[in-house]
Amino acid sequence: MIKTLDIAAVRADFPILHQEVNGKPLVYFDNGATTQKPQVVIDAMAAYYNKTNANVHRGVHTLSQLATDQFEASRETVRAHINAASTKEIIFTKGTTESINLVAQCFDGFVEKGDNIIISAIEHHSNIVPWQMLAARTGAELRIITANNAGELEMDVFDEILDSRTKMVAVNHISNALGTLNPVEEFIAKAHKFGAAVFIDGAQSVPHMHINVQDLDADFFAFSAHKVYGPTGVGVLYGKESWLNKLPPYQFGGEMIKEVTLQKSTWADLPHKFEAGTPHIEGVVGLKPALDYINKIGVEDIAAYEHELLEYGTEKLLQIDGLRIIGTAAKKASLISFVVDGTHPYDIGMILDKLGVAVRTGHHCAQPVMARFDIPGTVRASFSFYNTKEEIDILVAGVERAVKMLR
Ligand code: 7TS
Repeated sequence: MIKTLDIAAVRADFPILHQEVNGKPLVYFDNGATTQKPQVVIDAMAAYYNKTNANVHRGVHTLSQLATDQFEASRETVRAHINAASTKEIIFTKGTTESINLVAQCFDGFVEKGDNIIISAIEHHSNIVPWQMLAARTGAELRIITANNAGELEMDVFDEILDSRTKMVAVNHISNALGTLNPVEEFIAKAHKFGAAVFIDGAQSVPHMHINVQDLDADFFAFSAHKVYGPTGVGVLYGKESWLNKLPPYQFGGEMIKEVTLQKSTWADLPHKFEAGTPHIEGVVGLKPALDYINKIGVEDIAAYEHELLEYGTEKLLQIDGLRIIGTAAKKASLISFVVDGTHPYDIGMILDKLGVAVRTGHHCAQPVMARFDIPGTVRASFSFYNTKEEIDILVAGVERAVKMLR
């Protein structure tokens, strides 16, 4: 059952929200770029440095064991959060970008000339460029699932370009520029019929919905801690154990080895095989309370409330003369990208900032999306469960004021 969120109590957990920016109360609508951190996350990271800081997986001494326990407890929380079968399948990286690069770089041996790799027309650059490079290294062809005018991916195109030479399908779960929720279950099932692996970029979905990698049957799934109320510099790569066993290591050095002689080395077991060097320990430690926090509130309740914000914001913004929403998919996350006739997104963003409202403007690291819609960029308001309808009213009034000034 969906309960009503106690927004005042939720907001009290986020110290950064209670300040003025440019003399106005902060309205933070740039959650797609990064989310704010609840006090429990800040406290856990401070407590780590105040009490247990030591390197992990090394010392016999007590602090090292405590640090290792916290680090591995976070891995278990991540596993449970996305319902992976085993903690061996959870690799800590520095973010979604590194998770994608890891798989793309380790995939050379699985792709050859004449094969193809499929991505979509609505990806973040970090889910485009690594696959372009893989294609360039191997001589494989890069094929594209196109998007319709609503920003929904075209399944009939996918059906046409998918074949027995497809080795990888890499798509986002939710588009960061449009908000489209993509039918990844369908992509995965179809790709598997042709023996292709599937990489789901979950950077924008993990903060907004329940994820079950086993139900999805994804081969790989990635997200960033900082977009889900945790610290920057930490990401997760989920990979099916069978795939992670097949892939070669990504980087080489301490931690990822079993045995080293001066002439040759063998690799550590999963997940350590992919975690060379001292990791971002306090970041990993901070991810656990972030996931615990959203689970305590309830991911379903978060999704329901954020959907209300999306509907409210969509209705109010559309009342502005000349405003056009880019990304009108039937299934969307709580993110509104828009342009207004006769204005530039950057100018609207600047004026909103003066009013204390933080939005992102520009191409959102998704230049092909802007090309698809033939626009230079958008203003993007991306909502979190700590946002309110009153804040959306402030955004709408701000956009109206900006448009009057700019036209
Ligand atoms: N994939 C998607 C869908 C994203 O939205 C982002 C970041 C990334 C990958 C890369 O994540 P990172 O944590 O490795 O940088 N998206 C955004 C955004 O929309 N605004 O700033 C960053």
